[in-house]
Amino acid sequence: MAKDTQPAGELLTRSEEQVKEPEEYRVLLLNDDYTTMEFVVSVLMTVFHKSLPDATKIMLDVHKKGKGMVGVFSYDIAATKVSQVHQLARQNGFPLKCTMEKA
Ligand code: TYC
Repeated sequence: MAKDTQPAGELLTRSEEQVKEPEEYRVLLLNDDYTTMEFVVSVLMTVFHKSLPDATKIMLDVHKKGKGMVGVFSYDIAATKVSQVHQLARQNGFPLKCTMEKA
């Protein structure tokens, strides 16, 4: 039923199709041969608020496997974090790459 034809006094309900869950995005970190392990750990701690043990674990996982997931966020938060990682990496002369994909 169209919204503007809803009878007065009736509870406004939406069909399942109309209710959009907020879309989530995985943020991934990519390995490279030039970014230092220390820098990756510091990025994970500052941008993603990881503890030192968690940041170290994620960094080593990415180092070994080529890429790895850092977290799942709304589109805007994910895009901001990707951009923060790239900005920090550029400022420090590292080619570190970070991407996002629909979860
Ligand atoms: N492979 C890098 C090195 O040996 C470390 C590294 C880990 C770089 C994770 C990027 O996303 C990365 N110095």
